[in-house]
Amino acid sequence: MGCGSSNPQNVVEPSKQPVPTENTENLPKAISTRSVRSTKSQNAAASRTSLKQSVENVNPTSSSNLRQSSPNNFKLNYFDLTGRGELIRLVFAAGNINYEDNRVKFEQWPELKELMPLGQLPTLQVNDEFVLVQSLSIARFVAKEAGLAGRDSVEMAKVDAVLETCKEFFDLFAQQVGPQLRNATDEKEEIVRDFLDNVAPSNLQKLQQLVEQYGSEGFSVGEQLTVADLFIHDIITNLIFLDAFILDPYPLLKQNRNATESNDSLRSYLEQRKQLNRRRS
Ligand SMILES: N[C@@H](CCC(=O)N[C@@H](CS)C(=O)NCC(=O)O)C(=O)O
Repeated sequence: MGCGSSNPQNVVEPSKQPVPTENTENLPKAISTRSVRSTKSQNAAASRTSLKQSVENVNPTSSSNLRQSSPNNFKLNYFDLTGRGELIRLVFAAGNINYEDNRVKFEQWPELKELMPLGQLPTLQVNDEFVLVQSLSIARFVAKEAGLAGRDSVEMAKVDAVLETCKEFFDLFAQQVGPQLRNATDEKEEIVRDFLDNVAPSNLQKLQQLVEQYGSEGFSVGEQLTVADLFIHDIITNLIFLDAFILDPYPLLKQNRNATESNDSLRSYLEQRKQLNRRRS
C-alpha cells in the first residue's frame, strides 16, 4: 500500500493492524445489506458501540465548524492519516462544505474492508445512497460541488492536467518514500535523500512549468483557487516535512502555496490540523 504520508503519526500500515470490529450501520443500503450477512444480528450491540466510536473519530477540525449548507450529505471514510484522504479534506475545507470526517481506526479496518467496493479507502458516501471510490475521483467530485474545479471546460482541462501531474508525483512518493516512513530500514536516510535530490526536482519543475503556463495571480489554473492548487499544496506539505527548504529553487511554487493559503477556510483548517498534530506529538 502506498498512502504517501510523511508525518510520522500518519505512517502506520493499516493492513497490519488486527482485531476487527463492525462499523457498518451507516453505510449506504447497497453495501450495508451485504454487510449484514452473518454478523449483524449477533453483533448489533458491538455495531452500535463501534458506530459510536466511529462518530467519536470524527475530526473536529473539519466537521464541527458548520459550513456552507449543501443539498448533499457527505461522509468521508479514511484512516486517521493524511495520505490519499487529505486532498479530499482540503477540498471540503477550502470549499467550506460540511461533511463527516470518519477516521477509521485500524482495528475496524479488516471488517470494513470487505464492505468497501474496492476494499480500499478513501471512500465517500453521498446521501447514504452511493459510495464513490478512488481518491482523485472523489476530490474532483467534491471540487465540482465546491466550485473549485475550474470555471469552464478549458480551465477544467487544465486543472485535470495539473491533477494528473500531481498524481504521478504523489504515486512516486508513496511507492519510494512511503515504505521507509512506515517501517524504516537502514537505508531510510539514503532513500529519502535520493528521492529529494533525484526524483522531486524534475517533478517540482513540471508543476512550476504548469503554474507558469496555466495560472496567474499565484494560482496554478486561472486566477482563483482550484483543486489543482490543493493537490500541489498537499504534496509539498509532505516534502517540506522532509526538507524545509525544498521550495527555495521554485519561486512560482512558493507563490502558489501563499496564494492557496489565502483562502480563509483552508487556512483555518490548516491551523487546526497543525494544532491537532502538536497535541498528538
Ligand atoms: N487508487 C486508490 C488507492 C487507495 C489505497 O491505496 N488505499 C489504501 C490507503 S492509502 C488502503 O485502503 N489500504 C488498505 C488496504 O488496502 O487494505 C485511491 O487513490 O483511492
